[in-house]
Amino acid sequence: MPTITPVLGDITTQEVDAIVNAANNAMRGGGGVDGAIHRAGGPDILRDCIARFPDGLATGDAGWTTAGDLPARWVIHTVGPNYAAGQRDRALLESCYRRVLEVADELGARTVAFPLISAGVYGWPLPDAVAVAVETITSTPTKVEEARLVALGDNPFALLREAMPPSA
Ligand code: AR6
Repeated sequence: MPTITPVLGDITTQEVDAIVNAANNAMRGGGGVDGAIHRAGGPDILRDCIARFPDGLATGDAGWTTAGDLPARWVIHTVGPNYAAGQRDRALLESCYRRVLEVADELGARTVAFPLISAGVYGWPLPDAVAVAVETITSTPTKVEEARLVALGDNPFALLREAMPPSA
């Protein structure tokens, strides 16, 4: 089980093996953390998205690209369910975290920084988005040693700290 570390800040500055992107089905960039990752990582990320995901990516799935100029080796992109648009199946959000950890294992990534998938534009209620992140990461067999959960604001960070398993 990975150690979960809550972090307050911008995910694009995290020095880890892989940074997770909360993308959309088209996989061609967007707003929120997706926009921040593409801006900070530069055009190589989009080029790799186009080459590796000509048909985009399904909701609940994950796949990797280069991290471009980011201080990481890979970006692992995943597509969370759009709660605001009526996609409210919790299993889809759990699948994002599980698939990211599977892709991380395929790559040999041992440190991975996650944003709170679906908790922004896609409108998943924040306390439950935090609960899904912590529960799924702690219950998925993986070789990842450190999972950083990166929150951009004080409120999500406080919720993250409250949701930490007792040993963390
Ligand atoms: N570092 C860490 N967390 C961040 C950052 C950052 N730089 N920027 C935002 N967050 P969102 P979603 C937080 O909207 O809900 C995009 O347009 C944010 O506060 O980025 O899965 C995609 O292209 C929130 O807690 O992702 C899709 O179309 C969390 O990251 C759509 O938004 C996720 O917010 C995906 O929506």
